[in-house]
Amino acid sequence: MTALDDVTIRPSVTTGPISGSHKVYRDIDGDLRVPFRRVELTNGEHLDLYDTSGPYTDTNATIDVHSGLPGLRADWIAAREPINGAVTQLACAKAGIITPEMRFCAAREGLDPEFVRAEVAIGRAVIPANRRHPETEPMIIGKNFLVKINANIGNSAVSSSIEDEVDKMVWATRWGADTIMDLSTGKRIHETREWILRNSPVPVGTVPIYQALEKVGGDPVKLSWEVYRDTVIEQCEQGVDYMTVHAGVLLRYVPLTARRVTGIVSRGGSIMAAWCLAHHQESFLYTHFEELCEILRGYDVTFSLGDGLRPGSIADANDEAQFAELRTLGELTHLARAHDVQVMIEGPGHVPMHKIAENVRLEEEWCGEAPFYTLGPLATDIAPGYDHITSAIGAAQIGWAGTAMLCYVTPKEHLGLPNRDDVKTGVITYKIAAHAADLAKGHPRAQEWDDALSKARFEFRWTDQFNLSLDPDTARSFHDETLPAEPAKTAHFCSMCGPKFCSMKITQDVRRYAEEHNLSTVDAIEAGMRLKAQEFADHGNQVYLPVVDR
Ligand code: IRN
Ligand code: FE2
Repeated sequence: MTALDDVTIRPSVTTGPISGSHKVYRDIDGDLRVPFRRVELTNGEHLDLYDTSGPYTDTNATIDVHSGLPGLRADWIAAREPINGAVTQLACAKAGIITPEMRFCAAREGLDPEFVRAEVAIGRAVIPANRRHPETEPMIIGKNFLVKINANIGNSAVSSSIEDEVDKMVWATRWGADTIMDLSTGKRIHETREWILRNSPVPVGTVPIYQALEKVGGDPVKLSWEVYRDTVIEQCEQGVDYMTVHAGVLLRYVPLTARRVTGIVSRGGSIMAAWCLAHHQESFLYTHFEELCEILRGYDVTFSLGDGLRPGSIADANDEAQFAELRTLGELTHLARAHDVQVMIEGPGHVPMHKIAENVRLEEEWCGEAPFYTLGPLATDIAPGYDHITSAIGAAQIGWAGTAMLCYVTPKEHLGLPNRDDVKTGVITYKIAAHAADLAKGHPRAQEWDDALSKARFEFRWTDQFNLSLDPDTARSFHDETLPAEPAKTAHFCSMCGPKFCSMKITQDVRRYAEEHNLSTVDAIEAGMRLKAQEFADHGNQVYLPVVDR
């Protein structure tokens, strides 16, 4: 019996279009159907947006979570010829082959497929797509593409169920998560992952050391290369697309964390540090790294080299331990690439704004520009309960500096397991950070979204303004709190400034005055100013006029 045959599990997931938009599929080269979220505007125009939500947002979506999503990539995977024994996107790219996955990514981003191939070939971008996860819609992570975001889900020993986690996966991708990571550490880890994988339209990442630790009863000292290897193979077989491997936590780096304010905050990092100290041996992740490469290569699983020594506080940012590990990750990047295995590099954590740029600079230099994938970073430590915001500040900046994927942080960070609402808040917050970075980096298609929304706002097309927003439901409900009536959807004001003080309305009045008097806007302003100046002179050039009884 496979996990999905368990009929006692009945996830209820959200389906149907996001309000105010509908799914369209663009036909590419006659063999690809590339999804977009289309927003139809009231002025007859439309805007197509990047869409991560999979078939769940199709109009009249019929989803049976017990049979999983269709295997979109199955035929491509079956047809792929190995190159020097490798079937990875990297091997293909190096050999000059443009795969269907590359064409799919190119179409999503509005870029040239050859550009996608070239970026993958030099390792500056990755396409995480395990051959055993045909359900995934291909996406690309790299500094020259749209900045991506990841949402972490997964149960813990004290909280959540399979149903909840499948629901969170669908919910996170609905709002824009480009990948999700299943970080389950509680019960039924294998089954939870199976349910998520078979139903996920986006790449799924994991941290295999978590499950390996469960297998040895939670005692890091009992871990071994063999248990770890078998866990990795089990997860590769299931279809995990990328794996966090904390292979840079070396025995000799552990003492470097001794005087830190917050020591080692990475779960995987602390597990490996405990193992190294207990055995007084070098990490088996490091000593067996090439065997690991061979395993991942067989499935085209992408490495996400973990930052087990990332700073967990502002005080520890950019310290010796962090950068020692980063150098080792650079060394491992080159090894993995030699095996035709794709690599990303995980980054911090907690970093004040003035220390952010250095992180990207060193990562690019030491890790051969492998896509950087950072956890925020939080730009300050003082706001538990608001760490989606403290971290989005850092995330926007590090994204601008060249980070390719941002791992979201929810309001529950440091406090508890995020629920469904926290997941949405985290995703929307990170979409904002990622898009702000896209604009600053000048991604060719980024600004058209802002322009469409700004125009709608300026022209008081309220419905279009809601529908174009990242979260149409919230935008609409905030507006309707004070002006719920239907005519307010075309009114030239909102309740913030009221009818008399809307700057946009005043600007429009100026423009109308100009048109009516056959003047350019500049002329109209000048004419208006002259009139006012005259009035001022007529009153004797006095700033303060005498009080007159009325
Ligand atoms: C991302 C960047 N740095 C860390 N991350 C994420 O943190 C990583 O992808 C995974 O989701 C989680 C791993 O946490 P630990 O085990 O390093 O604490
Ligand atoms: Fe933290």
